[in-house]
Amino acid sequence: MTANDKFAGITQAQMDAHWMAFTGNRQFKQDPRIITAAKGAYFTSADGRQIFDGLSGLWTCGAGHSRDEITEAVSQQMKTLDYAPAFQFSHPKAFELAERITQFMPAGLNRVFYTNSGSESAETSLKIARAYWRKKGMPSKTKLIGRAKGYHGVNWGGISVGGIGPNRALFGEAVAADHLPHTVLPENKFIKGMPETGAHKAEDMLELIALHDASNIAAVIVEPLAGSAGVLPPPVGYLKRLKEICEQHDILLIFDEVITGFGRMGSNTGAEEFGVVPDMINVAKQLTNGTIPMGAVIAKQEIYDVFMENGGPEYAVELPHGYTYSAHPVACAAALASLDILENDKLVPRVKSLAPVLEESIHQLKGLPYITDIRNYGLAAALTIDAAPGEPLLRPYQIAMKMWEKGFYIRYGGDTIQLGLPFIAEPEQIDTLVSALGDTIKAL
Ligand code: PXG
Ligand code: PLP
Repeated sequence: MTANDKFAGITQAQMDAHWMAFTGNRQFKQDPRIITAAKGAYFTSADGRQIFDGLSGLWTCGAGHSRDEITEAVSQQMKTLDYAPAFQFSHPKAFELAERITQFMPAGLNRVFYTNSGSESAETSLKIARAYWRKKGMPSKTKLIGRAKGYHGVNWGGISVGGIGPNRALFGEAVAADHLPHTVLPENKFIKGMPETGAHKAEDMLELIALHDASNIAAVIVEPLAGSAGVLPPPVGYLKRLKEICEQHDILLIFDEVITGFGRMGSNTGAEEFGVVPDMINVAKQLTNGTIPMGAVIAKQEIYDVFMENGGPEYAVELPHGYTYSAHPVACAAALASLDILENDKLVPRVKSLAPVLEESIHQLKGLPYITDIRNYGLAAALTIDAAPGEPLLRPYQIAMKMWEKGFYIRYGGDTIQLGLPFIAEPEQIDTLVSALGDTIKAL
């Protein structure tokens, strides 16, 4: 293999064997984008270039890549305890990490159930919600409410409450669910941060309650800021109103914080940043700085207590749910080291101080061709790109490919371009990225 080999020595048979996730496999395999190393805010591509990581991996690696502290912790853990069974037995770091995670959560959310991904966190939280009502003697409360444009991973529960059409269309009937409308309003185009109008969209929850009756609804799940659909900050007052309605009607509120958890918004959670405490919070991604798969659902103590109080004999399993790799010791070690870095390097306040830099920079793109909206919050931002005639997905793809050629990795999905800057980014790196993006769009 040579340093300038785009294929990184991958043979045709190897290339054929891998059915890639959420990828245009046919195009990729003709013109692959292979990454061979990463350090700090940069990837190394197979053809030997330094590529700025404008999405922190997939919203995962805010503290930067290949952090020595995490490498060391994972390596030590592997040597000491490579695996411990997750069912009926455990290991010290599982408990140490659980308490550590609760320190990042709003007061009252203090019971941690481990998963291995954001998708598994979605399934887990939705199952806990249904089981909770059954344990409380209200078994008819099963309906799950999501929101248009929501993303809760790719498993059955998650796609049922999810609101991104193409992620559901192929797969047929799943779990009984209904959806709130999204919060994107035409008058809120090019708004910096949270839109002032749109809180009334939470009132639609009352219509869903009138339709299904609260006695049949288990939970509402929303991302405090919708990430995958293209960085949609909540309108001022929206989450608060949604929470009020849920509380009044005995419906659990779940925040899916797989992207917003652990710093991206400039606070430990979106719940803290937006001042609304749900009944459960789902996390993944930044928990281990992307190094080892791990997620978690953090529940209010009252939810946990209902399972304990109605659990049957003391030796009985209170919640028949869990994964072979729940609380994996190596993932726990990676998470403990990652949370230490967040705290020691003061990365969450750093996000808060960098957020205005990104905001200023990205909104300067207003007025360029094809850009029909710009949104931002914390270290997340997105552009909406006007569809090319008959090919709604083409332009974002072209923009992202051109950016990769220029040495920048960014995300494209649907009609959006998304940025999720590393928490360690420097202001000049943000400006350089955004300016390259502007030039690319001008030249389209
Ligand atoms: N919930 C939310 C809110 C997410 O953002 C998941 C669940 C699923 O997590 P897993 O770990 O199962 O992928 C996610 C994941 C993007 C992008 O570019 C977003 C995600 C994943 C990949 C790309 O917006 N979000
Ligand atoms: N399928 C089979 C046949 C299994 O035995 C198991 C776990 O034991 C699973 C699926 C679930 O795997 P996981 O616990 O890793 O989600």
